[in-house]
Amino acid sequence: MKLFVYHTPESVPPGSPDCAIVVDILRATTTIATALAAGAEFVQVFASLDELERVSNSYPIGSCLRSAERGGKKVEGYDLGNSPLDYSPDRVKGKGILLSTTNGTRALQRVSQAPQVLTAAFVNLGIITDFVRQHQPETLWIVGSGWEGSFSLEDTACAGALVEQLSSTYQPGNDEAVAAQALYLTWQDKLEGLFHQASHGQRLLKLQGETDLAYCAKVDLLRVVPRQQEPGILRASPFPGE
Ligand code: 3SL
Repeated sequence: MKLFVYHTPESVPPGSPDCAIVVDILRATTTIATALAAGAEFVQVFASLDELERVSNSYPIGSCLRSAERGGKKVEGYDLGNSPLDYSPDRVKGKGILLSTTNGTRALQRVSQAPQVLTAAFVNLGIITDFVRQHQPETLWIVGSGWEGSFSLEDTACAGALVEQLSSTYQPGNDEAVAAQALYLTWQDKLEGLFHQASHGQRLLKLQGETDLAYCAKVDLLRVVPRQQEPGILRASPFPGE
């Protein structure tokens, strides 16, 4: 079985793997895991705000929260931004989350036709590797979200953690997978330090994002598998024993 790492949605080749795992550590996939673990019914992702607005009108009033981030900031007039710390049970339990972010939601759209699509972050890393080991997809793509088409350290480090944890069953299928694993092994004990060096980490620090960086660096905090149920809609997948 083989796994391939792609640093950005733009570098994903044509075709489709058996399973795609999208990573946007700062912060979309950390937020998605947190929202679903806090009891949100689903997270529906949108690349554009216009599409989010249009679809939000089709849901019963009060059933969904509209969440949007651009340039690291909450979009004015929306219920929530993209800080995972805002997705507490009292805010999101029982609600649908309609989410649009700069890069993470684009990455999800890029692989939405794969038969199985998951999202991963450090906060739910362990259960994602458990899920993959149990389902054993033949080909696995790990897709980083990057920042507007460029590589990002934090997404590649998480991709590398998945490569490392799955190394007994999956062979690296491209050089990016080997490089991601090496990056993770160098930084595994100082992930928050890595995020402080990363360009998007620095962008968030300028926006008072220090607590978000600390939260996004936590490993195995949540036992939740965000899994696409229909294109663009993620729900917490039942997992035996959880
Ligand atoms: O790019 C994205 O999808 C976001 O996660 C960016 S931010 O961390 O909310 O700024």
